[in-house]
Amino acid sequence: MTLDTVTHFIGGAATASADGATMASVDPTSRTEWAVVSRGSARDVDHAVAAARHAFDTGPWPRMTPAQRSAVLHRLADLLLEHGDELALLDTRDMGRPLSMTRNNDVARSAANLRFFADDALSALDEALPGHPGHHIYTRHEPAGVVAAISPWNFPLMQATWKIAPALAHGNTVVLKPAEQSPASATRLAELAVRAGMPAGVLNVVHGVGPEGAGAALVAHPDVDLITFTGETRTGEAIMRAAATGVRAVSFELGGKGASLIFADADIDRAVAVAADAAFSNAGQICLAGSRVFVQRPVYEQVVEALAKTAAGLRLGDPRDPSTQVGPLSSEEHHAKVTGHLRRAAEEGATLLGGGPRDGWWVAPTVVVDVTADAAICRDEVFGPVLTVHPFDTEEEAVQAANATPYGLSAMVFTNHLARAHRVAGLLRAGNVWVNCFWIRDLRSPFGGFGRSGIGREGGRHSREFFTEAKTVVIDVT
Ligand code: TXE
Repeated sequence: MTLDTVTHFIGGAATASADGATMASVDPTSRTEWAVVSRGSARDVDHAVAAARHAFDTGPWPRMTPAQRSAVLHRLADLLLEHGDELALLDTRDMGRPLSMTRNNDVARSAANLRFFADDALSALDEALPGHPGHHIYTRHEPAGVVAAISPWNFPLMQATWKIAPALAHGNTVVLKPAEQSPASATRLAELAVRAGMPAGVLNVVHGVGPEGAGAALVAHPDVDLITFTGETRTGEAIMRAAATGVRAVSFELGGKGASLIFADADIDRAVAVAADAAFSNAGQICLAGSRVFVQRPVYEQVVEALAKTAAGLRLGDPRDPSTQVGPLSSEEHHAKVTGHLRRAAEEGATLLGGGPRDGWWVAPTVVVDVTADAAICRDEVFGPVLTVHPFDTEEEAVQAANATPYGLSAMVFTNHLARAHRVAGLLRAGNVWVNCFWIRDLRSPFGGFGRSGIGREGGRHSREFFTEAKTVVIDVT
């Protein structure tokens, strides 16, 4: 079988590694290599950053009007939709997410990311600061420079566009380093950007591994001005250390250990359906996942039983089959991490209701009970289709338990009590709180986490603050 080829994309052209190095992308469904991918080194990163620098310093992109950039980004969104089948299949082959989701959700959402920031940049305002008769004082927000965007594998195209759209809309140039597990759609995205009219060097893609590879070389590069990263908290710490040299700004979306709080007054059927979705969709490989479920004691048994039944009813299968709800985990290494957590939990006395490993890299949705909050499965981000369930008595106890984690990205509250909904939403230490729902997003809202779930916020004007340099101009008008 011939393998596909995925190269870097630098200065407007498909580019192999300077030293010819490659790596493989493995299809988690067949567990076989499907693509040969250029494996970047510091030399390739130098090349890509130089292209981005050149495009920033000399090119038209930062000096184009927001309307001109917006037109290009809208054309790119059109092209993503036109090539939706192909892009969706690339992500599914790389990391196993069901094609029904990559096709129907991720491509549309990626196009929406581009369109949203293209439009948002058009409506951005600056300030005039009156009150100084002899001086006219105003602010400007200018493109910041070369952005390093490091993205993870869980929603490859969606995560990449979430990062590049605001960076580009605000006039920056970008070097994108996709996760090594899911490189293919990023190169295609950069090719389509050139077709949409984006000048060469504005969007570059370098592939490679993180530590001691293209990722580390990129964040250490002195010509990178800003770093936006989504991934593991420990990686964020390493990137922050690298960013300290040269005092570069960072925006991080890191791990999570989300909580779903189900109160006895909730619509229980709905709470179970949403909490299960929050834990199991994308095989739990979501930073926002509600992996800990806290249930008020009067409905605890009922909820545990319903969650186990819902978990058992989810269809595992080939992610290309439209009826599949749970695909394989993204890689062998990740499968080992998730199954290791389940094994350890069982050894420590937890009860696993259904689920567990299946042939290949699948893990069936698993409900874990009889587990204390200090067990590893409750503390660590498992990032698999696994949730733990814990009873509580009072609202205060539930909030305390939900907040007892260094992470703070997401929380879901299920209640029909209006005052409680608002009260608990205010008490939860998380950047995103959903009440009786999950996943609903408005791209104007700040997205990010408390504590070790990240630093900074992206979305709407928050992205503008990050991806631009603010300047104050004072003019003597006497
Ligand atoms: O993450 P990494 P991994 C969590 C999840 C998962 C765990 C590990 O718990 O099991 O992290 O996943 C690049 N300098 N999340 O190993 O290593 C890397 O090449 C520069 C949460 O995939 O953080 C890839 O492009 N770059 C999550 C990206 O960082 C480096 C999404 C993410 O890889 C680097 C994914 C370095 N030193 C995993 N080291 C979320 N928050 O959504 C790695 N990279």
